[in-house]
Amino acid sequence: MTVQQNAFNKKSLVAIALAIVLIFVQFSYFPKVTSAATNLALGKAITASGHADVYVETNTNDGNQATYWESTNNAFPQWVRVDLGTANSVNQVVLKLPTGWGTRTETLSVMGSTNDSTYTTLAASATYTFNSAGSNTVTINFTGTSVRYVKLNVTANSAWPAAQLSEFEVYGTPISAAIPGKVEAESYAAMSGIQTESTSDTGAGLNVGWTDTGDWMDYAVNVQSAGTYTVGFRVASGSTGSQLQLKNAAGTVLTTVTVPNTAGWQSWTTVNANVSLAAGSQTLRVYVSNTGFNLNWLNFTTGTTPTPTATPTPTATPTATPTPTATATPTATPTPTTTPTPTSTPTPTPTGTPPPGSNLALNKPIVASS
Ligand SMILES: [Ca+2]
Ligand SMILES: [Ca+2]
Ligand SMILES: [Ca+2]
Repeated sequence: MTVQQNAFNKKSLVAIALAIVLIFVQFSYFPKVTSAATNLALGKAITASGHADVYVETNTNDGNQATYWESTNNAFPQWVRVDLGTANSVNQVVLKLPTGWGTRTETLSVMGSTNDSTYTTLAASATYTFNSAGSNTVTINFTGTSVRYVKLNVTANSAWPAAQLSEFEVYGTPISAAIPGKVEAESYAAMSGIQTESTSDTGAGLNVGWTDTGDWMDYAVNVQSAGTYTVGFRVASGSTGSQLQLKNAAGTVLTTVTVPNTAGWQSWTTVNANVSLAAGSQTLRVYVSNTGFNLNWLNFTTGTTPTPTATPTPTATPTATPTPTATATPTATPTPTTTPTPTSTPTPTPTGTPPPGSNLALNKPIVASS
């Protein structure tokens, strides 16, 4: 009895352990849900046909279901359009109204474009119901299409004579930017804490701003081949000490770049760094490691460039000992030429009596015939 019970207990324990192992193995094969859906429209440039009062269109992609856009009243059709910054394979939009609002329907179509001039219909016009049972949320699925601009054309609202939306979310698969190549800062696949604005830099378009420490942008890229690349960060900053990092999907810091104070938020410069990248499709993150800069684009080129940051500490130039100013040599006062003292004619010594045997004619007056 006791032996049987023990045997049973052991078998049960083994079975439970196996079940636990199987459960963990199962879970490990499922993709992580958290990384599956990224709202591609969040914080992107958004435009509308018009708005009423303070209910601006930027309220539709601020990530807050409580803030909403209301179009110009009594003027259907009305539209709102988001620029994803780059082409993405889009297959779903999610529309929201504030959670406390009463039931209503809105009639709308979803359009897509690569150039903002020619639009194709992604989802034909239909009437959708927003109600509390559905958390005032409507999901519209359609065939994945590569588009940069997504537009909603609203033609009716059962509760108000205007289009109303608190969130306009766009989902799909970001199309990877090729490396080597240029990645526009505003073409992020996901972000935290930043906003976009029109840039006055060469080439116009948008730049990313409102960068606070801890904010980030993720970019879907496809690296042609593994190796070292030069990445040029197009930056502008009105503050000193700003810093960014480029990280890979594992969170490894590939480079840390100090952004110079360019003395203006639209005074642009390019700061280069060298990064080593693995080949293939991957996510690169620009992380704001110290607040205060705008970013227009990142340009990846093959090979390295001399790192400009490694400015050699200048060896203190020895202060040159000042060469003493040569005191002007005084002009020599010319020594007056002394008038030569005329050699005095020797006074002939009067001859005494010459000693005997000497020449008696010596020095005596002498006269000749000629
Ligand atoms: Ca909102
Ligand atoms: Ca921010
Ligand atoms: Ca840009």
